[in-house]
Amino acid sequence: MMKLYGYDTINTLKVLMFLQETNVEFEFVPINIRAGEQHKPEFLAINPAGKVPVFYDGEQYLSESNSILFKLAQKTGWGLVDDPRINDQMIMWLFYQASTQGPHFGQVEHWCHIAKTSNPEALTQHRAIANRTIEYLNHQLNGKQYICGDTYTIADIALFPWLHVHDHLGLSLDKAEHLARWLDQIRARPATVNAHSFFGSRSIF
Ligand SMILES: N[C@@H](CCC(=O)N[C@@H](CS)C(=O)NCC(=O)O)C(=O)O
Repeated sequence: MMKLYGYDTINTLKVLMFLQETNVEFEFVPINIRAGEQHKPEFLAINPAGKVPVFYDGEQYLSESNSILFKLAQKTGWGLVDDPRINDQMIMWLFYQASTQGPHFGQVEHWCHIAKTSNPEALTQHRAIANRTIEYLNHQLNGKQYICGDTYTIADIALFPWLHVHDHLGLSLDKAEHLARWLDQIRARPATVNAHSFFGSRSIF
């Protein structure tokens, strides 16, 4: 049986969204990262980085959410595009999400809601980059249904969770109509709704 080790986090949500789109059978194994379970020896044995999500595909343990999405897409054939040039674009978006959108939105979350001391300069800087990301994605989605065109791909899944919580981060989509339309469309997918149901009702993700 395939297994997803995760918690109510942005990166776990990506993998749940994929699994719900494809109806792949799996067991969800909660790792309470707020109680430090990611540092226990039994978890470090499957991911020495001490982070969720981890996916067990029946043969090996995979970490890094976007790499898990890519592996699952290759395995199932869902979430990729046939055109090799568009596929290259999709890979670009996966890297962009992991290297730019994820880290800066994560820092906004940290300085808004997690840090015990305030750091207005860091918050302003990361919010400014997050806002540029919003502008960039909005521009890219002008005239396109999804980030790679007509097909919903794993790149959309990767980009979705941080944008889903933009209000919680104090970020606005009021001037980003194309991005807001994209977000609403993905929020309404039954697989997205099912993916959220793995988290408790108090989860902000
Ligand atoms: N780049 C990794 C990031 C994973 C990550 O940062 N996971 C966080 C939750 S979203 C975590 O497990 N944090 C616990 C810790 O760092 O102790 C991915 O995309 O999977």
